[in-house]
This record gives sequence, C-alpha cells and structure tokens, in this order.
Amino acid sequence: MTQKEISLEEQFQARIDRGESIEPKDWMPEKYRKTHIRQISQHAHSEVVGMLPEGNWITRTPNLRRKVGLLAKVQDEAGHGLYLYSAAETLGISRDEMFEQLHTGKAKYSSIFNYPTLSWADIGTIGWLVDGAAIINQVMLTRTSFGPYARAMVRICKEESFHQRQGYEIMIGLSHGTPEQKEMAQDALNRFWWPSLMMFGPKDDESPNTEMSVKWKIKRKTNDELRQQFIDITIPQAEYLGLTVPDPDLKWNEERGHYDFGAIDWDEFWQVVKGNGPCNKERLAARNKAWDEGAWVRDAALAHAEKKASKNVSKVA
Ligand code: FAQ
Repeated sequence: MTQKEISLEEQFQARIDRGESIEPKDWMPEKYRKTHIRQISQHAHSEVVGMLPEGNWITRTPNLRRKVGLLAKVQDEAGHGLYLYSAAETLGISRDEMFEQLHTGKAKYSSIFNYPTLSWADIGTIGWLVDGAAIINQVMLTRTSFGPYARAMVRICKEESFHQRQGYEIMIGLSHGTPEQKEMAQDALNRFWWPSLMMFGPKDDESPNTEMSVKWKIKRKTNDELRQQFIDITIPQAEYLGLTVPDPDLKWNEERGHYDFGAIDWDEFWQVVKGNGPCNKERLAARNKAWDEGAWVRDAALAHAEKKASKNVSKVA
C-alpha cells in the first residue's frame, strides 16, 4: 500500500468514526466496496429467493383476506430486492452479474429460505419469526455507514414490520383456535425456531467478517448480540401464544438480564449454507426457471428502450 493510500484510508476511517455517511462517489477502500457488494447482493438475493416459500401458499390461503395480505407481502419482498440491487449497483457491479452469481449457485442467500413451507402455519411463523429476525438485523442497518444501503433499509424496515404483524396475527388465530390449529402452529414453531436463530449468522468467534464490519459501522451490533436480542423479544410472544419454544435449555437468567438458550446445530447451518439444505436445489431451479421464462419480457423492455433512444438521437440530429 502506498503512503497516499494509507492516508486516504485514515481519512476514510475518521469519517466513519465521526458517523458520516459514505456515498458511492466518495473514495473508499476496495475491501469496503467489496464487502458491501457481497452483503447487499446476498441480502437482495435473500429477498428474492424468500418469495418462494411463501409464494407456495398464495393459491391455498384459508380465505380472501389472507390471500390479499400474503400477495402484498410477497410483492413487497420483490420490491426490497429491487432497492437492494440498485444500492449494490452504485458500487460498480451490474445487475446481470449479480443474477448470474445467484443462478449459478455462486452467491449466498439467507439459509432460512432453504426450508420447506409444509402447512399454513408456516406462513404465520415466517412472518412472526423470519420477518421478526430480519427486522432486528435490519433496523441496525438503517444506520449503516453506506448511504444508499442505509436509505433502502429505512423503507424496507417499515414494510417488514407490517409483515411481522400479519404473521403474528395468523399465529394468534391458529394458537387460540381448534386443537388441530394449535398443533399446526406448534409444529411450525418447532421446525422454524432453530433455523431462525441461524439467520443471524455464525457465532461471533467464528464470523470472519464481523470485526471489520463493526469497525466500518456496517454492523452496529454483532451476530450474537442480535441473536440474543431476538430471543429476548420473541419468548414473551411465544408465551402469549401458549406455544413452547423447542429448547429444553431455555431459561431466564436474572443476573445477565437475558434468556440463556441451548446449543445451535452449526453443522446443520453450514450444510445449508453450502447448498445441502432441504430445498437449496429446488430454490435455485425455481429461480433459473423464472429467469428463463422471463426472457421475452426483458427482450421486449430492452427493444422498447432502444427504440426510444434511437428516436431521441434522430431528433437531436
Ligand atoms: N445464511 O462473517 P459472517 C429477510 C455467511 S432478509 C447464509 O458473520 P456477515 C427478509 C456470510 O455471508 C434475510 N449465509 O458474515 C424476508 C459469510 O459468507 P461469505 C437476509 C450466511 O456478512 C423475510 C459467512 O457466512 N438478511 O429475511 C448466513 O458479516 C421473509 C460468515 O458469516 C440479510 O442479508 C445465513 N443466515 O454477517 C424475505 C441482512 N449468515 O459471504 C422474505 C444483511 C452468515 O464471507 C420473507 N446481512 N452467512 O462467503 C447481514 O446482516 C450479514 O450479512 C449477516 C452475516 C448477519 C447475515
């Protein structure tokens, strides 16, 4: 590294430390740029792949009101993907490159979306737990140091908060309903609890990116801090539903002022991240199919844009 780069890096860190927002045209270390492309594109892919487990239930909602709510939620996730792809593009990666990384399995997306949605209660549980976990993680990202990412997150968080409420409302209905409905709700909680805790990423001492991301204020809190916050908020909600969290070691710790919880199965987490989860192959196949079948829409949109551009050129000439 040259002397000039060292001093640029010091000035950059000083800006971060003062809480200034970094904008796309500002100087930034290459690693900062790459870390953001990685995290924002993974986040965008998660929103887009995250439409699949819920999309599976749009034709099978128990009534019209639930269908309207679920349709709106799934469309919101598509919108979140778009804001995030746009934010990543400001860092010099094209949308085509990001899609290529997703479709070839090179890019990561959140482990949680590789689990199946087997019953209607899973839709309630995704809203309650998955959107709930997403909010805890993402409220912190509204103050992240990179301006376009932080601004996208403000809007996303407002919508995620509505998603969490609609999910919890489904769970209230089911858990206070017939014994069969309550059983369905409990079964969904049993299957989604541990994968939801894994959403926050590996333990801090096994998270290679956390140290630098905290220094650069990309992360305002670590994976373990956010996971604990999620557990502390969610347990009283499960109690209100009359459901049991599937963790025999879960217990309030008066001294710490937090819940203690059991060991997470990190082997399962890494298997899912590496592509060997229950639905990884199905999810990638669905995304590739949608991409191939949407080719005519992209071609038509591009043809229109080209025609418009050539008209403008002839007007100028
Ligand atoms: N799944 O060093 P760290 C949603 C990877 S959106 C898969 O701790 P980092 C909305 C990580 O990429 C949910 N991979 O990494 C919705 C890294 O690999 P790499 C998505 C994971 O980045 C709701 C390696 O492990 N949210 O739910 C996971 O500092 C309902 C080492 O980990 C976001 O993306 C995982 N769970 O911290 C949609 C939020 N965890 O890239 C539809 C933004 C870790 O070095 C329906 N992202 N990995 O090869 C973040 O906050 C961070 O990226 C973390 C991970 C906290 C996820």
